[in-house]
Amino acid sequence: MTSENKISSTDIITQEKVELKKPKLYKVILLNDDYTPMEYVVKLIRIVFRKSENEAVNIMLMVHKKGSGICGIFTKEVAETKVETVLKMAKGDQHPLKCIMEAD
Ligand code: TYC
Repeated sequence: MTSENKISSTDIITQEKVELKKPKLYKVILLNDDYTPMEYVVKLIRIVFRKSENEAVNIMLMVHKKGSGICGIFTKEVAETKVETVLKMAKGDQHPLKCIMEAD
């Protein structure tokens, strides 16, 4: 910079971009169906969402009774991966379990 703190035409101005915005969050939601065994849903919730047996049973029962239930809230990429993992696992085990994500 030149004297008197003025910017001259030859000065190179750099601005560090600091991440100020909070990342958008997404709920990962399990949907009910009439075929997937309760025990299987509990096991899947424990594995994919790292929940305790009690938490997993509560989420499963919420889905079973109300039609849907939140398994967790994540950043976009993590939520996408969770949904993919659930669908892949359920499909592999031949259950029709469905999972979606929704802006929080
Ligand atoms: N409704 C299923 C049954 O009665 C259990 C179930 C719970 C299925 C949660 C899917 O996301 C689900 N066996």
